[in-house]
Amino acid sequence: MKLYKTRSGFVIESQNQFYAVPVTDWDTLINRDDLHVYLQELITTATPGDDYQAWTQTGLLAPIGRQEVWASGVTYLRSRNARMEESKKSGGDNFYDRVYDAERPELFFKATAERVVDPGGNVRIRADSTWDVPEPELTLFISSSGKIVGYTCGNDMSSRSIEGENPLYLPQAKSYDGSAALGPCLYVPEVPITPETQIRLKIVRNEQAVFTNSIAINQMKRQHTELVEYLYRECSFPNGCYLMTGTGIVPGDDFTLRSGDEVSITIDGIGTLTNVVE
Ligand code: DO4
Ligand code: MG
Repeated sequence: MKLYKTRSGFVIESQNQFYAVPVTDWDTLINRDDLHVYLQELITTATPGDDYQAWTQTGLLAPIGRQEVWASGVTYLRSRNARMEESKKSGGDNFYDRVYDAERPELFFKATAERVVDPGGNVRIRADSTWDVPEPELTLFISSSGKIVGYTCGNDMSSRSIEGENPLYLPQAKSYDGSAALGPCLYVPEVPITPETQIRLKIVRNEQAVFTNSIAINQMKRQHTELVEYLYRECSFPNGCYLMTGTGIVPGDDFTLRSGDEVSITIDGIGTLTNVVE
C-alpha cells in the first residue's frame, strides 16, 4: 500500500484504488509501528476512487513533515570504488576502503525537511562545485521506536569535486538547499521490501537519455536493520526519521550534471521520483 502526501491532503493507494485519509497531521499519521495495519483499517470506512490523476492533481509533496533525513555511505562496492578514485589525489582514498569493510557504517546527516525537494521540483547543484551527480537510493522510513515501516525513493545529490578535494568536506558536498529529493510516496508493505528490488536511474538531457543504469538492493553490503541500529544508538527521533541507504549507481568520471537535466529514480513497488536540475 502507498501513502501520498498531496497539496490537498493525504491519499492511500491500495490495489489500484485511492482513498482520502481523514487525518490532518502527517507526523502523527506515519509515526506508527503498525502503519500498514492502520492504513488498512482507514480504508475500510473510506470511499474509493480509481483515477490517480484526479487524486493527485493538486500536486505531490515529498512524504516528509518534521522528520530529519540521514544517509548511509559506501554501502555498495561501486560507491566505494568511485570514491576511492575521486579522492586518490587528496590521499583520502583509503578512508572509503576502510569504511566499506568496517563494522561501523558511515552515517551522515543529509537534510532538514526544508531542504528536501518535492516530486517534480528542482534539485540543485552548488555554484562552487564543478562535478555533480544524483545518487538514487532506497530510503527507509523508521518510526520513533526504531522500526522500519516504509520506503521511498531518495536522491542524495552530491558534489564529487568537493567530496574528492578532502573527505572532511563531506557535509558541504552533501548538505545544501535542494540537495535531497524524496517521493513519490511512502510505500508501506506488509513485510519488508524484497531483496530483488531494483533501483533504476535515468538522466535525460535535451530529451535524450544520457545515462541509465540499475542495481538490485541485494547488492548492498549491509543490512537495513544494521544501519538503523547504529543510527538509533545515540539519537532519538520523536517524529521518526528517513534514512537513505547509499548508492550502488555512480555515473562514469566523465559525467557531470547540468542545469535542465531530468533525473528519474524508479524503485520497484514504490514508483518514480523525477526532478529537474535547477
Ligand atoms: O562517503 C561519502 C558518501 C557516500 C554516499 O553518499 C553513498 O555511498 O551513497
Ligand atoms: Mg549517497
